[in-house]
Parts: sequence; C-alpha cells; structure tokens
Amino acid sequence: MESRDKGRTSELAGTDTVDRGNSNKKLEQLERFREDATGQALTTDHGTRIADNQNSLRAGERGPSLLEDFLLREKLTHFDHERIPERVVHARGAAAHGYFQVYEDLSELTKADFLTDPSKQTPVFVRFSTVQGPRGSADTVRDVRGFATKFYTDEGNFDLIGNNMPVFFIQDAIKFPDFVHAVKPEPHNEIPTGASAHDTFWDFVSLTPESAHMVLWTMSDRAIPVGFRGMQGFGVHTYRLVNAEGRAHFVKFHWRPVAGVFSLVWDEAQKLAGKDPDFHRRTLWDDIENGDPLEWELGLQVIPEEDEHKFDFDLLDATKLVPEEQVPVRVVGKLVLNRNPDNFFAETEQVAFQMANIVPGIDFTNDPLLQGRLFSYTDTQLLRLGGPNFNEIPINRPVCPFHNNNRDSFHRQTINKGRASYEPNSIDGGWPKETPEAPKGGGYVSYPEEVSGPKIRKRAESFGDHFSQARLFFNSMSAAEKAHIVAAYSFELGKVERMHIRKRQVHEILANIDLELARQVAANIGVDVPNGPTVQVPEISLKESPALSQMNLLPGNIKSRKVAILIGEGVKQADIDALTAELDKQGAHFKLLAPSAAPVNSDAGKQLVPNDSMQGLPSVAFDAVWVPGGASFAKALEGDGVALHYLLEAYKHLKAIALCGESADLLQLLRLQKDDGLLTGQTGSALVQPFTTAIAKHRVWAREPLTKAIPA
Ligand code: HDE
Repeated sequence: MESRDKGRTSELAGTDTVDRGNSNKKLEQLERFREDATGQALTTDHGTRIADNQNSLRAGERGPSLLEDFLLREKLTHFDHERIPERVVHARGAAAHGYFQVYEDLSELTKADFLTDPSKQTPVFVRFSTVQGPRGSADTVRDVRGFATKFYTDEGNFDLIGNNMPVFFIQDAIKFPDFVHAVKPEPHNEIPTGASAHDTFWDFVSLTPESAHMVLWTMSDRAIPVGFRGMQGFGVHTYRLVNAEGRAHFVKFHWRPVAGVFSLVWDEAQKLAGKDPDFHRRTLWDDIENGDPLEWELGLQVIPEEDEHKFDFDLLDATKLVPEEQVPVRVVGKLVLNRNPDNFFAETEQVAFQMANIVPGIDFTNDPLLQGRLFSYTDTQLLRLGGPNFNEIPINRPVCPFHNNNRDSFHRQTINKGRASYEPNSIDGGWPKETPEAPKGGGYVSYPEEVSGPKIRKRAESFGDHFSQARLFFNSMSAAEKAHIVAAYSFELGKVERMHIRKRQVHEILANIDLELARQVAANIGVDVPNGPTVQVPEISLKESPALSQMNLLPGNIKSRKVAILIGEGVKQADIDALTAELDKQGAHFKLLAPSAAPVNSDAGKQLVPNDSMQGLPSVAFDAVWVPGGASFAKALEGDGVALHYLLEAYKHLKAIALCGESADLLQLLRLQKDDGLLTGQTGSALVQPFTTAIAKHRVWAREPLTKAIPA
C-alpha cells in the first residue's frame, strides 16, 4: 500500500488556511466557488457595506420597525428560505472528497477511461447515509447504510449509488413507495425515528416474502456498523461493462474496506445514539482531519453474457447476491477519502446522485428495480434542488466540459452565447455537435441488447424463490452472529403491537428461512412455535458462503482503531508510554480520559492534559480500554463509579481491556474473570502485545454468554 499521505500538497494554500487533502481537478474547480470572508467587510447580498448589524431601522428608539429596512428584510427573507426538502430516504448523511485509481488497465472489459488508465486519479465525492431517519436522526440506528460515489471522470460523472448490503427489499420499483411508507415513522404520530421496530414495517415485510433476504441482512450486525470505514459497499444491481469492441460482460460492483468489516453490538449502538448521535460522521470527520484517510478497494464480479442463465437465481433480481464462492471478486482499484467538505449544505446536502449518470463503457441491465431508479433519482432532485439546473451546482458539475441546448429555468448560471439553442442549426456553425461512437472518446451508445416481448405486468418465474439465499446467509453466520440475528428479530418484533403481524413474520417468513431461528424468535415474542416451513424452498448448490460472515472479514491489524486510556492523579507514566508508542507504530488512535477535563500528574511528575473526561467520551466511543497502574490512581478508581461503569460497559460490549499493575485489583471488585481480552499484568509493556492482538480480533466473542449478568 502507498503511503497514506502520498500526494498531499499545498496547492490550495493561500486560499485555504488549512490544506486538508490532495488537490485534484474537482477540488480545483470547487476552489472558484469557495468563499473566505476573513478580512472582508460585511455587506448585503448585493454588495452594500453594512454599518449596523445589531439594530433594525425604527421610528424612534422605542418605535415600530420600518418596512423600508432593506437590511432586516434581506436577512430575514434569506433565513426564512434556508431549508430545502430533505431527501425522502437517506436524509441523514455525511460525505468526503477523495480519489479513485484503477490498479490495471481493464480495457478487455470496459472502455471507460477511468477504468483503463492506472496513472489517473479520478476525483470522487462519497456520501454515506442511513435510510429511514430524518436529517437530525442518530447515526448508529439499526438500518441499511447508503454508500454513494460520484466519480468525476474525464468523460462525465459516473454515480455508483450503492448500499452496505448486497441485496434489496423489493424486486420491482413499483413497490418502493409502499416499502418506504411502511418503514418510515408511522403517519399518525411520527414514531419511531430512525428505526424499523414498528407495526407498519413488519406488516409490509411479513406480507412481502421477497423482502425476507434483505430483512435478514438488516437484522444482522451489518445494520449496526462501527463506522463508515468498516463497511463493505455494493452496487447491488447487475450492471454491464462494455469494451471498445462492443463486447459486454455482466458485473457486480463491490467496495471492500481496507480496514476490514466490523460492527457495534446492539446495546452499544443504542447507547451511542444518545451519547453521540453524530458518532459516524464525527469519526469520518476526525479521521480525515487527523490525516488518517479511509480506504476501500473496488472489486468486480465479472460474468460473461453467455453465463446469464447458469445460476439458480436471476441476475436481474436485486434480492439476490452472486456468491463470491461462485464468482470470485476481482480487486481492481482503490478509493481513498482524504478531504472533508468545506460546507455541509453546499456539498453534502446539495450533491445530487443520479443512476442516469453513466459513462461510455458502463451500461444498465433490465433489472426492474434499476430501471425505476433511473427515473426516480433525477425526478427527486428537481424537487429537492428546485429545478433542472442542479447539475450546475458546484458539487454536481462534471470536471469535463458540457455543452448542449438545454436552456433557462430557475437558478441558471451558465451564460450561453450564440443564437441557436437547437440542433441541427446553421446559424452557430451547427455546434454543439454529436460525437460518433469510438473506441476512445466517443459518444455514449447503449449496448444493443435485443429485446422483444408482449407488454405485460408480470414478475418472471425466475424471481420466485425468496428464501434459499436468505437461508444461505443464515447458514453462513457464526454462532455469535446467529445469536445477534435472533436477538434483533426478537427486539424488533417485540415492539410490534399486533400479534397477528408478529406471528405472520415468524410463521410465514422466518420458518421458511430456518426453523430454529423461527422457533427461538417465537419463544422470545410470545407466539406459537411454528411446525415447519409454509413453502417448498428450493435446494441450492451452495450451502454456506464464508464470504458473508463478518468474522472472516477482519483485517488482522489495529490500524485506525481507537483506544481509551484512563488517567488520574498518580497514574503510572511508563504504562501509558508503553501503549502509546505501539499504537502510534500501528496507526491506531488513543485518547486520555480523566475523571474531569482538568490536567492530572503522573507518577513521573509529568502533567497530563486529558482529551476529555470519562463522562464526556464514554466507553462506547472506543474499541478498547487501557487502564495503567499506579497505587494512588488504582485506589481512586475503586471509588469512582463512572470509571467502574466504564470498565463494566466495555466488558459487556466484549472489548479488550487491560488492567496494568495495581489496577488489576479492579478485577475482583468488579467480579470479572480474565479472558483473552481482559488482561492483567505487572507492567504495561508486558500487556501491550496481547492487548493489541485482542483489539485486532475486534471482540471477545467467547465472553458473550457471561455478559448477560452484567448490569451495565
Ligand atoms: Fe435509492 N433513492 N431508491 N436505493 N438511494 C434515493 O434519491 C429509489 C435503492 C440509495 O447520498 C433518493 O437523491 C427508488 C437501492 C442511496 O444522496 C430517491 C428505489 C439502493 C441514496 C431514491 C431505490 C439505493 C438513495 C432520495 C427502488 C442501493 C442516497 C434522495 C426502485 C443500491 C444518495 C435522492 C445520496 C436515495 C429512490 C432503491 C441506494 C427517492 C425509487 C436498490 C445510497 O430518488
């Protein structure tokens, strides 16, 4: 891997006090639109300098305000119009700039320029999101995460609008409004926010068996990621890649996180939603500001056209994945996010992703969900961004030239010269003109797939099996992952008021996925235990897909992980130093947390300034907790309820904890047993290695059964 700071330049220095990342064509283009008011006079929108921004104009000191007050009117009017409609789904999001670079020339598969030139860094803007909640909702709710990438290629924008799960709830776009109405807060009281644990969601999905597979994913740990860095991304639909000779392959797009895939535990996710509702966006922001970019690799599952019908599912059915054991993922490039936006509204809120943004060398398929999305994304931007000129908003502009005869409407920026806004014309020399198809630099031509058939509203029979892949997913889970799925269904269905809905989900959906799953959930939510499946589920060739279990997707290192180091008066300096040196070496991060935010003195007489207090940064915000030794420090911890809770909570959440030197006495006080991740030792330096090994394993799964008794 290249040095993570490679290419950091100060090209923007002078205009931007902090150079926060690589420069690229898109960032240079945005530079023209950035505004820095440092040292500038306060003016109206029209440039008149303002002498008094404190008082409105009135008739006498205590008299009525005057309509004449253009300053008051302009300020209030602008303020009154500040809000635009939030996205109807995926309203809550956070984004970053970066680049994509292909590892090798893929011209045997595609003529897309950004996928054939390994020397090229293509600017990207990536927005992550939750689906259900509004803009102000919490980050760590149980939900699908959006993973939308805008590639600003030299041949136009390509938007890959994916999720962190490889399948979807429905097969046909015509069901999308029904699905979204069902999952959104209920219409009478607008409850719950950011959650699917309510009657209308479970009513709809229990009546819609095609949702079974995706609902299972959302009840798995995938729906509660630790952060964006540890999430896979998927294009979901089958797309086409088309090469210069016009030969096509089917393709599934994957984003594979370099950091590995890992999730929160449910109790932690719920607590974080209260203690730090911005947890995901804050981590994204902080990591980038701290020079620790987020990285993924682009993977392709490539399927020859002639193999279209070789699978026991339909490639056009978005409720199915292509198992990696059947079609391996070829890793072809790298995505790096290394620069935060300057302004949330201008960039993250106004970015307009559209399925229709495509470049030569990539094409759609007949997936009926994809086809509907081709319409919906453009349509939704018209409302959200107030008209058809949203492509001119800085974040949406391509970095290549664009010219056409589209004209006028609200907020038009472009000043088109010439008289002919039509084609063909002879007045402006016939410009702008079409570009014929060509192996390089040609105009976009759709793949000439042959289509024929009666006009019909009918689901293909090949879309008819809704359970065998859900079964495959469940069978591929580890024991801990299965237990979490049972707990998630039990929690969610336990919130459903109507017993007939609970029962339908268990009997008509879960029993067809896995009878044991159905029985355990039934027992937890008070419905009769089902006797067997209600449909004949086809036997599929693959029984297990190890690639689906997160346990197999850990990176084996601790880069970017976050450790809380508890400190206080008399804390042993050597134990702090032993760990921090190793964390620095391995690219992990730490924070010093004291009983309050005030400085403390270590046993070496050094003043330590805490990053925060233990209450300010709770254990749920970290991957592991390190407690140095020191006799007076350890004694004080024994009487500090916040610190004791810190440790119990970290223990309950299966995190690595090291109790160095005298702090080991806390073990007895808290009545905890040592394990692979709960470590004690005379000196910190002896614990560093087992501690970092335990963090790399992400959680101490073997501890989980014991934590039921922990009240934290
Ligand atoms: Fe979306 N989706 N979607 N969706 N979706 C939107 O577009 C829609 C689907 C996804 O960060 C909306 O600009 C329909 C699948 C992401 O700005 C809207 C259907 C996948 C984002 C819309 C789907 C997604 C959206 C709302 C079924 C994963 C956030 C605001 C036919 C492959 C993009 C907007 C961002 C956003 C419609 C299904 C992912 C309303 C009709 C499948 C990541 O246009």
